[in-house]
Amino acid sequence: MSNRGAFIAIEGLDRSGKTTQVATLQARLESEGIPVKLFKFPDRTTAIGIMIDSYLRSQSELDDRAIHLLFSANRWELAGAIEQLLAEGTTVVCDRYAFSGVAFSTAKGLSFEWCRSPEVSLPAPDVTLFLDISPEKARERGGYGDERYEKEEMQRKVRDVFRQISTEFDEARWVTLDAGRRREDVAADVWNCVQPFTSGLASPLQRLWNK
Ligand code: DGP
Repeated sequence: MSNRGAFIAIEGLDRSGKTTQVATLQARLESEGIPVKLFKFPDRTTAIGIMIDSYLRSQSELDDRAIHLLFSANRWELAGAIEQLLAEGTTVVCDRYAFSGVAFSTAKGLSFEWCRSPEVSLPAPDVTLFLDISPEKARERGGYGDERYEKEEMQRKVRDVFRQISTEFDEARWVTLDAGRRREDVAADVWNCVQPFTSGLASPLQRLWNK
């Protein structure tokens, strides 16, 4: 039986260069002839995603728990498509995933355990790359955007929760990269982490919250 595709999640703080790194990784995989599909969470194109988009732009208000569940539902509504692609041998790259859900909502003051609950049983990434950047370095790169959460104090808290999450996974499944460096150097590290997965995996897909 042929290998399934690898499931790669890229997480990162705002201003970490995550979008550029995801695009670079996708291009590299394609140039190597590896079938790849990119998902970006939140996916603002679905009915649920439109509600999330409106909330992030501060065009609507929602209870903290209600928006948390919408973010999670947005992942669940696409989980089946992700599983299907992986089973067909396609590598799936996610720009943000369940860990952002836990990090941002916990940073707002909700309990870590409560935030994690709706993410349990989602397909687990085979590896998560966390693009870490200090708030000082992020500031040097120019201001944050206008969306909700794009504030330095919030980013500090989010970073702390990401650090907490990282301690729950072994080094093979969670890799923290210093994203404050030159983008070429970060891209080289991203590739080094992803390259071993490019021939796919024979092992079954795991479920969150699997260490
Ligand atoms: P992005 O499109 O990558 O800039 O992400 C949009 C914003 O939403 C960003 O500030 C991070 C935040 N975010 C992403 N996923 C989640 C989530 O699941 N829950 C919460 N509360 N925030 C999230």
